Amino acid sequence: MFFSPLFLALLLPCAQASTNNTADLDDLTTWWHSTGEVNTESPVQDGNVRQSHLYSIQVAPSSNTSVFYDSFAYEAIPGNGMTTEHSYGVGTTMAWSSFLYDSNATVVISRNTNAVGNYTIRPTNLGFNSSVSEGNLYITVPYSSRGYRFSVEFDDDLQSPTVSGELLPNNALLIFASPMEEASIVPSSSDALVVSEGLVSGLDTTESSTVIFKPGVYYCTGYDHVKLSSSVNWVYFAPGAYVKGAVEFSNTGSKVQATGHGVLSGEQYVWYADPDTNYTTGSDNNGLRIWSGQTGSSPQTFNLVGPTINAPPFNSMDWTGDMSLLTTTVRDYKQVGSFYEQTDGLEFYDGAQGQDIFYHVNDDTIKTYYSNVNIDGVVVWKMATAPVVQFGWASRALTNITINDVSVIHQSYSAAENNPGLIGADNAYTASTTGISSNHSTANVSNTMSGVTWSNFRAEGPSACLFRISVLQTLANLTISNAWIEEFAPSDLDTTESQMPVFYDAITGVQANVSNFVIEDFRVGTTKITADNAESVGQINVDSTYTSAMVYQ
Ligand SMILES: *[C@@H]1O[C@H](CO)[C@@H](O)[C@H](O)[C@H]1NC(C)=O
Ligand SMILES: *[C@@H]1O[C@H](CO)[C@@H](O)[C@H](O)[C@H]1NC(C)=O
Ligand SMILES: *[C@@H]1O[C@H](CO)[C@@H](O)[C@H](O)[C@H]1NC(C)=O
Ligand SMILES: *[C@@H]1O[C@H](CO)[C@@H](O)[C@H](O)[C@H]1NC(C)=O
Ligand SMILES: *[C@@H]1O[C@H](CO)[C@@H](O)[C@H](O)[C@H]1NC(C)=O
Ligand SMILES: *[C@@H]1O[C@H](CO)[C@@H](O)[C@H](O)[C@H]1NC(C)=O
Ligand SMILES: *[C@@H]1O[C@H](CO)[C@@H](O)[C@H](O)[C@H]1NC(C)=O
Ligand SMILES: *[C@@H]1O[C@H](CO)[C@@H](O)[C@H](O)[C@H]1NC(C)=O
Ligand SMILES: *[C@@H]1O[C@H](CO)[C@@H](O)[C@H](O)[C@H]1NC(C)=O
Ligand SMILES: *[C@@H]1O[C@H](CO)[C@@H](O)[C@H](O)[C@H]1NC(C)=O
Ligand SMILES: CC(=O)N[C@H]1CO[C@H](CO)[C@@H](O)[C@@H]1O
Repeated sequence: MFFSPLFLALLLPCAQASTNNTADLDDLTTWWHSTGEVNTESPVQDGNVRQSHLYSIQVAPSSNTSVFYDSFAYEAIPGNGMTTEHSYGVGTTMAWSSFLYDSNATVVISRNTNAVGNYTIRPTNLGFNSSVSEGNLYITVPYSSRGYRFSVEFDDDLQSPTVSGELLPNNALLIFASPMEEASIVPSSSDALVVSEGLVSGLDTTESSTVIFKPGVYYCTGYDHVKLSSSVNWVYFAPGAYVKGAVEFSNTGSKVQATGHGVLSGEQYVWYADPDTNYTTGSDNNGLRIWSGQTGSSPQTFNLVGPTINAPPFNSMDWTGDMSLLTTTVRDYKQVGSFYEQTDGLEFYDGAQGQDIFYHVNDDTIKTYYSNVNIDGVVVWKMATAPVVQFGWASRALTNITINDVSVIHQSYSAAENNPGLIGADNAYTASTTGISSNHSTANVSNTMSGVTWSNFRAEGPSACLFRISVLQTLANLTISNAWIEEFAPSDLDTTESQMPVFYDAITGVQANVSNFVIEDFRVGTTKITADNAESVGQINVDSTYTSAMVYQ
């Protein structure tokens, strides 16, 4: 909580900021929705956008704070107020505000009800300057071409600690600062279908290659989604577009993309909405994905840059067809309002690149089921289910995977059955009903996973274990480098011990082996973990068969 008299002197004259005054400057873009609806109880009108009932956000270039510009504060509520079933966090809300910038920006947060009091900006290592003046919180967000994604949490808004000791806000507030949109992510309007505001229709028959959602509100209802015709390979969500729907590509060309800083919200769907049964709750893994598509007979890249997705009804992404033909490139991507169960993160297919991602998520988060994947810069607000990094469920041959710079700002695991942990491989799908299941004859030792590095992982607050791995294939040359767990959650929950039990081949019974599993610069609090304290302080307890494979440095 830095307090600079000079800083305040610059800000004080402008505490009375104007409303609905958005920025369209060279170095700052903000937006607003004229149909904001404050409503914490039920679905908002089709043409409305749920607006924070608590927070007002304004932004100015730090170099000139004579005028602060409004930045719409969105809000999500569990189950969209339609249901409390399959929803976590009932009674809480999650607000967010986004802007584009090209120089240092000063964000002002006003609370409708309370004084600012004490607060925390997460990830806590961002080191932003902030100060309080006349009941408002001012945060300076330095310019970065990679933007910032952070949470602002007020002490007097925290719930009583969860069983894991976690202090969660009742009314979350996320701020997403993104670089200005470069030309490569903004399609030209020629040969584009510019969608009319309101009920979305006709996108399944267009012959355009590009679909543009300009600023405004669009909706599909809970009984339809955005089915793009086979000509469409690019959908653009302008900053200020709010689209209630989910996007399905049918184009099988070399590249399909979704770009722009608008919002794609699944809020109108029930949990596990199955398009095959008129979007009622389904089964058999057929829930509606926010992003879906299909491969044809040649390689395809799904390029995703800029959007925020809200309230996914199920896994957020899956393609059908031959997955070896698909790869994913993702930048500056945000997922919020994931209160439903089974709201996974994205799929990173072979060759995928992911960068600068925020996940509020309630299932498998950073999924690495494919090789040659590089992910860098992820902030994770983890709900109760599944590890942050997941590479299990089936035996896989994997190599050349790097996941760097992951900050877990919250996690709410309460039992071993949650499959807790920062890095995890669940047992084979058929055997995985309860945590790291008792059937350990589920490996295929013909597969090898090697050349994998997880670096610069941070877990703030009470945390589950560093890893819990089902050895479903031969493991070699794995490295966890520079990991920090602030403190462990209570050990009686059975979430904190890192485990790697011995596994055997499902057919031959041959033992699955592990070699050269390096753990370097792992700290719990301020204590560095070595071979000597790995079990006592690091809570690492691998099967004795694998002890000799562990290298602490
Ligand atoms: C600061 O911004 C205001 C509003 O756009 C403008 O009128 C003023 O000229 C700017 N001041 C400087 C020093 O650029
Ligand atoms: C803020 O935190 C400090 C240090 O913990 C405490 O002394 C102070 O009372 C708190 N202020 C409020 C408004 O809660
Ligand atoms: C915080 O403000 C001080 C004083 O204005 C400045 O020297 C410092 O560079 C700032 N640090 C950050 C991270 O913005
Ligand atoms: C932007 O903020 C950073 C970090 O606080 C600071 O080092 C830098 O000097 C600022 N840039 C400008 C142009 O003020
Ligand atoms: C789907 O269900 C909705 C709501 O009951 C209904 O209005 C609509 O006609 C149904 N659509 C189809 C294709 O059955
Ligand atoms: C490793 O994966 C990256 C993509 O993440 C790729 O660029 C690189 O070529 C791969 N290296 C090898 C040896 O295949
Ligand atoms: C085990 O993995 C090998 C190599 O990927 C594969 O050829 C074989 O079919 C797998 N066995 C089973 C039972 O799935
Ligand atoms: C593991 O690394 C060693 C040393 O670099 C190398 O010789 C070996 O082939 C690697 N193992 C696998 C399975 O990649
Ligand atoms: C464990 O899994 C293996 C492989 O799927 C299966 O053959 C075996 O019957 C299972 N054992 C038990 C006790 O369920
Ligand atoms: C794993 O090591 C054990 C003991 O050395 C050995 O019996 C087994 O064959 C090895 N498994 C594989 C798949 O090589
Ligand atoms: C057009 C519009 O959204 N106007 C709003 C501007 O902000 C004030 C105060 O928040 C609202 O009362 C207006 O409805």
